[in-house]
Amino acid sequence: MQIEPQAFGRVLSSMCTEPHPKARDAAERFLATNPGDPGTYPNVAALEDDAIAMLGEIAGLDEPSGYVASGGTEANVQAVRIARNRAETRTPNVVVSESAHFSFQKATDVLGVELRIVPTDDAFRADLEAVRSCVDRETALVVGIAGTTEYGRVDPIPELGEIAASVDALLHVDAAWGGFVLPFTDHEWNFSHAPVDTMAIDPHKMGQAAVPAGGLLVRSADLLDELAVDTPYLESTSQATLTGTRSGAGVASAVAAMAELWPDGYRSQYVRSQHNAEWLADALEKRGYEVVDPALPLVAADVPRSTFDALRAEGWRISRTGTGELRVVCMPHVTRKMLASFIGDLDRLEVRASVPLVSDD
Ligand code: 0PR
Repeated sequence: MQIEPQAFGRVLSSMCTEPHPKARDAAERFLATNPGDPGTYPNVAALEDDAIAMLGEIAGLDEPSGYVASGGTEANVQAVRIARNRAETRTPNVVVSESAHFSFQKATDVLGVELRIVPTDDAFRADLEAVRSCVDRETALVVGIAGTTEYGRVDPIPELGEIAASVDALLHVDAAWGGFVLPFTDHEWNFSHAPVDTMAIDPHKMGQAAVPAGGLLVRSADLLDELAVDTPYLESTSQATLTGTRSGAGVASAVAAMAELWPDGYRSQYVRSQHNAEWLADALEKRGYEVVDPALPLVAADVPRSTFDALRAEGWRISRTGTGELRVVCMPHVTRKMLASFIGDLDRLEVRASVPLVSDD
């Protein structure tokens, strides 16, 4: 029997989505290619140049360098690696806020770098005073998140850039999820807004490309040189990527999605997703839950654990924040109809929970 992938009809927790039909088609055509060996697979290598050019345009970078990574985790690992290799100290540290994705724990662990975690402020953004008092001469990298995993918040990137510069550290922006919606907002998040050195920006999240297609962008090619190792038996002479064989399907689908959707398609998707998030936030608030205002298309609300479990039992794929709130990511496959059906189930389950048990007396 052939096993099918899950349907997206009840998936509210994922940061991945159904690829655009053109991205799906491109992925299939390029399945057996390896951009890790550009001498043998030149066509997909050329497509990767296109991908980086388009990602650069989206992220406000005039002469972009970088590569299509396996995802945000790899891009974050590589950003930490660049900073570590550039640092003059032998005991470098990386400063992130508590809203950072757990990939920074992996990155600093494998690279033997100290991870310093500072608190967020009342708006769930990196607390600048805390960052300021945490950095020192051994700080190699300051990280800002542009679209946090739990609350969709954007750290004050220009201010973090100033702090990084004050201690000669690099500035990395993790826009793995937010990068394809932020261009249509007023947030300051990209290379043209601040002295950003490196960025994670993933086509396989809001970019509607097939998995795996992440993005690492660097302000100048010399930053990528920090990662280069010699590749004696390949036609190309060096490699800056972390993995060797890489997904040509991811590269081709990223280019197909961006060529199709940037900028108008992504703009209308952002508008639709943001409206959906606001509709859901409103519906939850009206029912008395405490809701974290959706700055980007992501809603967190204080729904009791028992209700959360009952919704999961109904087949809803939902997740929780570190502090236990329900978290819904309004990805492109999430429609208003899905959300209305979700709220319908929530109402039904809450009514059932509030009906007193019938007793015999
Ligand atoms: N940076 C940010 C801000 C992220 O949100 C994530 C992933 C990453 C980096 C790491 O990206 P990769 O997973 O591509 O390496 N955030 C999601 C999370 O951990 C990933 C995810 C995606 C989870 C799809 C579930 C899912 O179905 O929650």
